[in-house]
Amino acid sequence: MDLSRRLDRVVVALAGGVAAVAGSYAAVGDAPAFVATPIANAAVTLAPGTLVTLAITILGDLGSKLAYGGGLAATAFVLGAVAGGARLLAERAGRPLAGPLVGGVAVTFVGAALSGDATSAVGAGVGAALVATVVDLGATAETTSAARRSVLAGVATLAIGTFAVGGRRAFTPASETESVPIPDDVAALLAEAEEKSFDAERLEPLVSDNFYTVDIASVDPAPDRDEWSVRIHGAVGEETTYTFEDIEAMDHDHQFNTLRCVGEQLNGRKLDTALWTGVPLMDLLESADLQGDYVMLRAADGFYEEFPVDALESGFLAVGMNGQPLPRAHGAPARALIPGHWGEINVKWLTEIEILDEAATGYWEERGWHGTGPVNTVAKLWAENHLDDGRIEVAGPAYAGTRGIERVEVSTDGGETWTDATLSDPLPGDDVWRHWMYRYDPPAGKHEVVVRATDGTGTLQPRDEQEAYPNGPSGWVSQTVQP
Ligand SMILES: Nc1nc2c(c(=O)[nH]1)N[C@H]1C(S)=C(S)[C@@H](COP(=O)(O)O)O[C@H]1N2
Ligand SMILES: [Mo]
Repeated sequence: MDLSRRLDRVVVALAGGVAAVAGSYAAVGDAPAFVATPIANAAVTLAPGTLVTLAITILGDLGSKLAYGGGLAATAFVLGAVAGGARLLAERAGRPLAGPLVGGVAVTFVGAALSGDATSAVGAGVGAALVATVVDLGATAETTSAARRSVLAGVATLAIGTFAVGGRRAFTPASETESVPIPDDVAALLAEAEEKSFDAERLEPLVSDNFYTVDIASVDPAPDRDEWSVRIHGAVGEETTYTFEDIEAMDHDHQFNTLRCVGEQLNGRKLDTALWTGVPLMDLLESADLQGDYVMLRAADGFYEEFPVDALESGFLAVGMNGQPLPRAHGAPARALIPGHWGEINVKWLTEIEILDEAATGYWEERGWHGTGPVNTVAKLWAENHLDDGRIEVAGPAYAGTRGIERVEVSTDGGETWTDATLSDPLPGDDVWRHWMYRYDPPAGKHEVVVRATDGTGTLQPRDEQEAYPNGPSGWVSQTVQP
């Protein structure tokens, strides 16, 4: 077989792989059953810890998008190879016309093995078979040039892909969870937060309008509420399992909590606050009779984190966020909130609470992080506004977990002299950030603004600057300001 013929086979096979991925997407969308999900998620699970760390700290969400892209490509390769191989077998057996069908069936089987979902697998098989059929109909094997077959394959894939993805998008509702009317007590708390927020350009309100996400899942789990449960087991007197219905039947509270990722930049934006609705974890654990000193929380995306059991005492199981059902990206249907601790132990898509006799190691701790303890104190400088009256306004959030924020000071001369910033009135709750703000007449020329916080125990945050890895970022945020 000459080279162009071989190249043509590869192109047609790859086109089949891409169409298979598109077909699966058309069938199930951006779901765990999507055929590329397992490879994309495996990429993150199997990647060396330093690489994942790097991706999360430097690229943020882009890291998991890259993994997602890699997963898509790898899946298209695998399914393309299957389609191409099946076609070759059909030709060798003297049945070239059966190629598309045999290819489609083979892709369906491998797709089923990958995704564990029949609809998704059939979508993939149909996609692959369609491309092969178009190529066969448009170009009979002997009379048409290899190049023409490649072009046909490319065009067919593009058309199928566009239809599949476009169609899926058109039929998928914009929001995955139906929005519900906000109850009066929640509305009142949200209004209180709005009222207490400082009004400065580029400063997020006290209830974040764009809550960050960090997780190891390239495709978020989407557990069905009716099938979801959380199992409490291990060193317990009595093992228990709660369904979503059980949780719904319990008394619900609303509480403000701030989350901060241990892997963020010192002045980064992986720090946000929401009003959460749910039940105290102790309401679930009371009857279990806990007998160990440690706990491992496990989740539907394969994530797991361990920490001392004491921290569960103030823990919360959140099923709602800002008056709405918990969004998928934030762990629907239920996530843990562990006040005052780094974000990572606030496990999303929670499935298991395992009580342990002995300490164990969580996902990030296996990769060298120390992110299961209380957060570091920080004051961030997010807003620098040049006011009409010539003054400069600097503002940001300050957060010290359950220690609370007592004071924020600002220096406009690189740390020589300090003045107290104004603080927003505290929100109700034990684990919330505050806004700080300071307005001043600028000196002539460039100057260095530095900001530092004192927590509720009277401790000034350390000046010493440390990068995120492994203990979380610390130090005083400073920014050069040009009047
Ligand atoms: N199941 C699961 N839970 C998880 C994670 C994860 O990867 N999987 N990431 C943790 C990390 S590192 C952080 S900082 C917080 C972020 O919560 P958010 O995405 O709701 O902001 O979730 C935590 N819970
Ligand atoms: Mo995190």
